[in-house]
Amino acid sequence: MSTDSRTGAAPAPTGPLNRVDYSQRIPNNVGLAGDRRLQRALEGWQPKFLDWWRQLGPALPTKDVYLRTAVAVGRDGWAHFAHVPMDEYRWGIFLAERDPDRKVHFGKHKGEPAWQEVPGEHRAALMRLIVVQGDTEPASVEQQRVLGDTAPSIYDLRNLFQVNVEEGRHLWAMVYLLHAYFGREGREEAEQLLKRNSGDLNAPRILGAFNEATTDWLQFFMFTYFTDRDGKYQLGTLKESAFDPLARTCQFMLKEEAHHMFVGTTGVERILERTAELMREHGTADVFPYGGISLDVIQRYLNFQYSVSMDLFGSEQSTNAGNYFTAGLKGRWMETRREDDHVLLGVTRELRHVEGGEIRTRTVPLLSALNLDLRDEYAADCAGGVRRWNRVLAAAGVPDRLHLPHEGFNRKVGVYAGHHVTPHGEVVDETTWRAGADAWLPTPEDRERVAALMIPEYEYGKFAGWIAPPRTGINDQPVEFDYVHLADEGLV
Ligand code: BYC
Ligand code: FE
Ligand code: FE
Repeated sequence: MSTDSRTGAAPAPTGPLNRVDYSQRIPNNVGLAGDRRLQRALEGWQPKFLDWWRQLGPALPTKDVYLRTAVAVGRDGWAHFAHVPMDEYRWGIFLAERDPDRKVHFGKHKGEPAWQEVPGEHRAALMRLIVVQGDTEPASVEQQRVLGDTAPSIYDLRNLFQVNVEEGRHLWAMVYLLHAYFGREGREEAEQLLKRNSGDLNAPRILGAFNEATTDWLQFFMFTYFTDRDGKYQLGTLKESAFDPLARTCQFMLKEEAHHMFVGTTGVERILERTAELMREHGTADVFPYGGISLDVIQRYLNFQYSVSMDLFGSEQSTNAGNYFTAGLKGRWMETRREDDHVLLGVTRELRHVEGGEIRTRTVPLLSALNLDLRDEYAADCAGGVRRWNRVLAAAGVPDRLHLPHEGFNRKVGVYAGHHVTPHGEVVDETTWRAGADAWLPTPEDRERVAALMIPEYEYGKFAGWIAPPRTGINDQPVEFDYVHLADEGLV
């Protein structure tokens, strides 16, 4: 234990509502102490999680990190900030408050009371959704494991670790559901969540994007912008679930998710600020020689991360998605704000697809195209961020702009898989694709040039030359605050 007076393993639970009990081995607001069987099962999983964290969690040794920890789930004051040694961080189980009158508000069970238990007929499907969701959380931690070695600042390093501990907690959230509601099978799935690993050829993570390497900080910021945003939208649909414990878990996870996307949005924004500054200063687009990242490389990283994140929505036409909806397991984004019958029988929509070498449209039942419905919401949200980034370029007097590539670009899942579509939406043949690919997707040379800039900057308040400092610090602390104490700086 540290002797630093600001350092505490367990934050004082001061939140106003639905307090989290930190006196327990596993902090929680689900009354774990009252269910000895479940408590024992989770306490059996805890050391395996901690082993996994030590082996595949953040690699950079630290003394402590200024972290946000959830202490309550109410609207205000749910988080507590303190310097915490990483291995004393308390991962816990927090569900949003229960609404005793909550009803199922879509699908064939519409109007019935929300479920507190898993109905037998939906058990397999629900477990599958929870496992897929749970699998992504530790995967991202694994992908980001070595980024601390090249952090552009102590501020950014702290944000990386914050994202990592929260993704770890999101795994806890899904493991709680598996243990509490799915018996022996659920416990086995919980074990598997630690055994599959990102990029492992024999036991990979379930979804494609979570097996890609996060090679550098530009990719990390693109990941938190585009891929954590898939998390936001998927959690948004699970938050509507008729299975109330899942809905409540996801509701609280979404609060944490906002910071992850903030890291991505502002990270890319700060890179652009610096790039634009260097472009003007030196009158050239190739800013690598001056220690910045060129816009064309940023665009290629964007193209890659957007396209692999689009794949995370599954096939545009999916009977799974329709069945999940009708059964009440997974709703639409903002389900309650949709002005229709929430059952969707007989409703149709347009779907773009490739036919005869061009993109055409056909009409399909909406129920069969709910993955696309969600993906469209996501794409519109992504476009908003790109507009924000372009304002940075405009304000700096740089005429170039970033663009989202066409939805069919570089796709491995769904109607565009097996076709070649350029970022501008032209269907092309293999030869044309190959000739263009280096202009559209990050090349090994791009990654090397970015990697060459990834030199750590661990001095408080200083920033690597390829990224501008943020406007403000975390939790009203100054930008130059000692957010992280590295292990090798000794006890000061
Ligand atoms: N890679 O009917 P289809 C997050 C599989 S991110 C590999 O089109 P469905 C986070 C699919 O499993 C949010 N395989 O798909 C972010 C199925 O396999 P089976 C994660 C894929 O079921 C950052 C088959 O293809 N949460 O939280 O309608 C950091 C046919 O699929 C992929 C969720 O995804 C792929 N990309 O939709 C940390 C929510 N896509 O069953 C965390 C839960 C599809 O035939 N998951 N397949 O063997 C779901 O709702 C759905 O499973 C999916 C797929 C939307 C993923
Ligand atoms: Fe997450
Ligand atoms: Fe996240």
